[in-house]
Amino acid sequence: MSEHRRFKPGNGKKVGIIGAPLGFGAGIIGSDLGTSALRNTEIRGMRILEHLETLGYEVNDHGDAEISVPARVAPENENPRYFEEFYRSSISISNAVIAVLESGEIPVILGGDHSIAAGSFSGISKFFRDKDEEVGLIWFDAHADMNTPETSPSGNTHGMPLSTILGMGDEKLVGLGGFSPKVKREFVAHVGARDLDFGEKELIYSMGLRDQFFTMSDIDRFGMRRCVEGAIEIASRAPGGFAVTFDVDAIDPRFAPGSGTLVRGGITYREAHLALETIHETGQMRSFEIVEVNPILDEGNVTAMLACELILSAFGNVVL
Ligand SMILES: [Mn+2]
Repeated sequence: MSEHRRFKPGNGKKVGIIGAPLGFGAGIIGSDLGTSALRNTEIRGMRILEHLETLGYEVNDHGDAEISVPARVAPENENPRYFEEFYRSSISISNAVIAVLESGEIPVILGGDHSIAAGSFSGISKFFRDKDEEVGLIWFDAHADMNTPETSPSGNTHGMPLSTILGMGDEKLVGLGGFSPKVKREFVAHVGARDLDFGEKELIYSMGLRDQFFTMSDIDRFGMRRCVEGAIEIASRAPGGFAVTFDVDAIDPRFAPGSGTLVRGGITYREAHLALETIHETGQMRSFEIVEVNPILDEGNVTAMLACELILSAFGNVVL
């Protein structure tokens, strides 16, 4: 590989940054602030936009999708919580992602809590579907995010986006964009799970998805390299490449303390980079999303910094 290609992996390709500062899908405040932390955090004196330019990409920041922030407190039994505001915001996020894809740019979506994935992936899926292509999905997370309003103990929408994308849950939400499911179940891979609700486990087995989940226990046994290769193989069954959504709670709390639903026993700092470096090497990644950075809970901004570094690994940054 020539030096130019190694250090300028972007090679003139276009990237479009979109913020999705929606934090009310989580049970705790603060992930809405993740968007501005990700956009403005400096690593070695540069923000994410300049770093991506340094990698050889042409980068546009499209600002934030319009979020309908609830001006009320949800009643105790509302499930999904803040549904109307969430639904409106999801449409807006979906449209923002479609606009970026229509400009020929690879979306970099800055969350926000993980509920934004219902809208963002709806947009990605719709854009490629309209071109007769179909994309897969790789989901990094400590949790399955596969609750439905029926199984969710909390009603928080950030615990439901993967089931929504797969066509289960609230009818209106599932039908966003006019079609469902947003992805064929055989094209979805999940990496990093270690904390699942009973209803989610049942759903995973009943849908035949067990072998598409690379849990922490699988990563212990086979190593991150083999697990991420397995995930890539599954998501690459889709003819149009795949989208990646990365919940920072997939990472062990030692390295990423700034997130709302921490679970011990997660992937290490280096495993997270390895996974995304491996994904970049495929050349098949069609969009990248990072979610659940919560600056209120962070310690010295380390989680936002790590999240920015992970974006760079996903876009081809290498150590040497
Ligand atoms: Mn998640």
